[in-house]
Amino acid sequence: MRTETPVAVKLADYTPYPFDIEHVDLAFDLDPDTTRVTATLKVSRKGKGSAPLVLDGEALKLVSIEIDGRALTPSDYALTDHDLTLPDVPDTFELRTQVEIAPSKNTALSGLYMSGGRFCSQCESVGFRRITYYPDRPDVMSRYFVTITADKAACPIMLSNGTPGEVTDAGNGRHMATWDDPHKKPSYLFALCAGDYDVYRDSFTTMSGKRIDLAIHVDKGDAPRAAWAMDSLKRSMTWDEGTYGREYDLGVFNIVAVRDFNFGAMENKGLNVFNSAYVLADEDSATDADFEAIESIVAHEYFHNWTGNRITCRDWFQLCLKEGLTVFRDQNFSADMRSRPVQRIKDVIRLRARQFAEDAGPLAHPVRPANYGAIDNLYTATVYEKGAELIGMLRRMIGPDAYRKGMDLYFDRHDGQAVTIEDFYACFAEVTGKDFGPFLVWYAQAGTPQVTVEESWNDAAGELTIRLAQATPATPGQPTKQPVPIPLELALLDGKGGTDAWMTVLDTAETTITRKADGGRPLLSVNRDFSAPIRVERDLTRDQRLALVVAETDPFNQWEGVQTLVTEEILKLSEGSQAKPDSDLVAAVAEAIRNASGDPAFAALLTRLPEVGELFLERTPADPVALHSGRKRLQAALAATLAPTIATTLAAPSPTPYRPSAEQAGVRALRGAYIHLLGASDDADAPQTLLSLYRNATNMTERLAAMRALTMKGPSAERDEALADFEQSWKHNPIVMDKWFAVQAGQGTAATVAELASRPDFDLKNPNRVRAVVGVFSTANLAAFHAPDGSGYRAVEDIILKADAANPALAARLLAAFEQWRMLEPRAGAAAKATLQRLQDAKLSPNSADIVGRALG
Ligand code: B3K
Ligand code: ZN
Repeated sequence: MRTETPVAVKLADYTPYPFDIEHVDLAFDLDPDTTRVTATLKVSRKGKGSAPLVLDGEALKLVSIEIDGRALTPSDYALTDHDLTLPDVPDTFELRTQVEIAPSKNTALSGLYMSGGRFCSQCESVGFRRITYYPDRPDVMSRYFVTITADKAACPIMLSNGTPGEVTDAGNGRHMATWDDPHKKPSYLFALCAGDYDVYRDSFTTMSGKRIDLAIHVDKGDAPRAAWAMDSLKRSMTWDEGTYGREYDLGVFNIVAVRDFNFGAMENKGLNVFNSAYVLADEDSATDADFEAIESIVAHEYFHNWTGNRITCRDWFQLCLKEGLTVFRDQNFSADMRSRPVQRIKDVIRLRARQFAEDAGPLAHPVRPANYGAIDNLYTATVYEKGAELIGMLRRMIGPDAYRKGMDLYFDRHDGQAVTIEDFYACFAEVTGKDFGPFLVWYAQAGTPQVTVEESWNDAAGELTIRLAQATPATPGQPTKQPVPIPLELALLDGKGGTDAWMTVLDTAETTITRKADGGRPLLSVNRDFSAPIRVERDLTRDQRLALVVAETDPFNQWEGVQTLVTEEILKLSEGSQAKPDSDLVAAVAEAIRNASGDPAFAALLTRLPEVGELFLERTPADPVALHSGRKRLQAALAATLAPTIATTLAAPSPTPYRPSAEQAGVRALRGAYIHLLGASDDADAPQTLLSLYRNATNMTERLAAMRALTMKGPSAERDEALADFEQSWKHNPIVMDKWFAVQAGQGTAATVAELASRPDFDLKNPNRVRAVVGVFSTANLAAFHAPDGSGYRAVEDIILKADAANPALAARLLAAFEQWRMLEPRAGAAAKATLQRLQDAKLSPNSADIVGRALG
C-alpha cells in the first residue's frame, strides 16, 4: 500500500483560537497499562461568535465528558481519531473530560510513556494531545494545576511543572502529589515524571537573592555522574543573569534523565527532561566531547526558560523564534566558558555539515517555512543552526548594546505571550530606528547564498577594488531568489600583522568597494569570523591561498584557509588529476599545526579534514568512495609528515588528575587528533602503538580515540582486542556501549551494520542505540552508506521500516540521510532512488512519508 504524503499546514492559514483556557486542572492516576487522566478546563469564548470548541486528541480512550457538571452523551459531541468537537457550548464554562491512556504501550515516545520502568512525558510539539483532549497549539497559554496519584513503592518521586505541594497518602499503597505552576504556558511545555530515582541536589541563589532548589534525577547509582550537569546548570543561571539580565522564576528547578528519548533534551517549565546521554558524565565513562555537549545542552534548555517558555511561539512556523535564538545564546555561553574562536569554528563545522547539506538538497526549506507536512520534521539544522546565524548577523549589524536593548524590550513587551518573528524584529526596529524588512528575507528564503569575490589592485593609486556579487541557488518551490543583507567582515592584511578591518553589509546583488592600502598590495580577508552563513567563491591559486593563511590575523579565517586548501587537494586526489598529495601543501599544513601548538584546541582543528558529506557540496556528481579514499591519502601523508611531532606529543603523559576544563580538553583534543592521524597512517607499527595507547589511557577521551583509530585501519588483532576489552568493561552501561556501536558503524561496511543490528543488545525501541548504528552509519560513513552496489541502503532500509512502526519521529529523522541522493554518482544515485521508491510504496508513518515524498520530489 502506498502512503500519502501528509497534507501541508500553511502559515498563511493561521487563525487565533476562538477560546481562552484560563485554567487547567489535570489529575493523573498513574498505572503503566491504564492511566486515567481527568482534565478540568475553565473555558471562555473570546469576543462574540458561535465557533464550536475543537480539542485535539490522539490515541485516547474517552471515558466521560461533562460541561458544568452535566454529563454529555455521544450526540452532544463528535469524536474522530484526532479531535473532539463540541458544536454547541456556552460562552463561559467548565469542561471536564476523563480519558484512559496506556504509557507502557507508547513506543512513539510522544505523550506519556515508560522508560526504564518510570513514567515520563514528552509533549513538544504535539504530544499533549496524546495525554488529554486539549487545544494543543502554542498560542493557547494557561495556568496548570496538576495532581499525580501513584504507587508509593514504584513511584516515590512524582514531578511536574511549577511549585510542589505536600505529598499525601491516597490509600491502597498509593500517594498523591500536587504541582502548581504560576506561569501561563502552552501545552507543549507540560511535563510529568514519576518513578524511583537517585537525586543529585544543589541550590542556587539568584541575583535578587532568591534561593532555588536544584535537583537532577537519574538511575539508581548514577547520582555522582550528574555533578557536571549540575555545575553546568549553575553556570548557565549565572551567565543568563549577567549577559541577558534574566533571572530564574520558580523556587525549584528539576532535571530528569531518561534513557529512551527521541532527541537531546526538553525545556518543560521547571522540569527539563534529558536524554541520559546528556546528563551523566565522569572521566571514566565520558569523553571531553560529552562534557562539552552536556554543558551546552543543559545551558540551551535552561535558556529556553526565557526564550521559549516565558515568551513562546504563536505557531510552529515561528519555531526559530525560540530555537534559533536559544542556540545563539547557548553558543555564546559555550564561547564564554571555553575559547571563542574554537567555539566559532565548531559551530561552523556543524552548520556546514548539516545545514548547508540540507539547503543544497530536496529537503531545503526556509528558517521560517511557509508550510509543513509533519511538524516533527521541522526540527532541523536550518531552523536551529541557520536560525542562530541569523540572530548572530542581527547582533553584528546593530552592535552588542543595541542588541541587548532590543532583547530587553522583547522580554518586557512580550512576557507571557505567544509571538512571531515580526514581533521580535519590531523590538529591534524600535531601539535602532532601522527597517528590518529586507533582513526578514533571510527567514523566508531557503538556500545558501554564494558570494563571489574579485579583486583588482591599482598600484599607482594604492587602492584595492573589491567586487562582491551574491546569488542564492534555486531550492524546491523557490526557483528565483532575492538578494539578502549580508554582513561581511573584511580586512586588508599587510602580511606583517597589520590589519585594516571593517564590515560591509552587502544588500544588493552586486557592489564594488575601493579601499586604500599603504605599503603595497595587501591580502584580502573575507567573511572573517564567518560573519554570514554563506559560501565564498574566490579564484585564487594555491600559493595565494597559502600566503593568505600565513598572513591571516583572524583565527577563524586562518582555519578556513587551511580547510579550503585541503578541500581542493582532496578533490584533486579523488578525481585523479593528481596521484599523490602535494608535499609542499602537506608540509605547509603540518607547519601551521606545529605553529599552533600553543593553542592545542585550535591546532587540533587544523588537523581536521572536511568530511566526505561536506565535499559533496563542492562537486556534483559526488563519488563518496573516491572522496573517502582521497581524504584518507591526504590524512596518511599528513600523519607521515607529522610523525615525529605525533610521537613526541603522545609520549608525554595525558594531564592528570583529569578535569573537564577547556584547557585540559584542549590538550586532549590535540592528542586525540594525533591518535586519529595514526589511524590513517601507513606506518606498520601504528596498530601496536594504538593498542598500547588504548590500554594505557587514563580517560575515556583517549581510550575511545585509540579504539576508533584502530577500527579505521580495518580488521586486525589489535582492533579486535580493543573492541572486546571495551565491550567487556562497559556492557553494563548502555550510554558507553552506544559509543562502541557507533565506532564500528562509523568505519565498517553494510555487513557491520547487519552484525551490530543482530545483537541482542541492539534495541529497536531505544533511539540512542538505533542512532548509534543507523544514524552514524548513514551520516558519518558515507563511502559505505552510499556504496554503489546499494548494500549500504539495504542494510538500513529494513531497520528503518521496523523503527517506523514503533517510533515515527525516530525513523523520519534517520531517513533524512537520503537527502543528498541527487548529488551522487549515477550508480549510488540510482540505488538510493530505488530504495526511496521502495520505501514510498511501504506503509510508512506520515512523518516518514513526508521525508521520503520530499526527498523524491
Ligand atoms: N525543544 C526541544 C525539541 C523538541 C523536539 C520535538 N520534536 C529541545 C530543544 O530544542 O531544546
Ligand atoms: Zn531548543
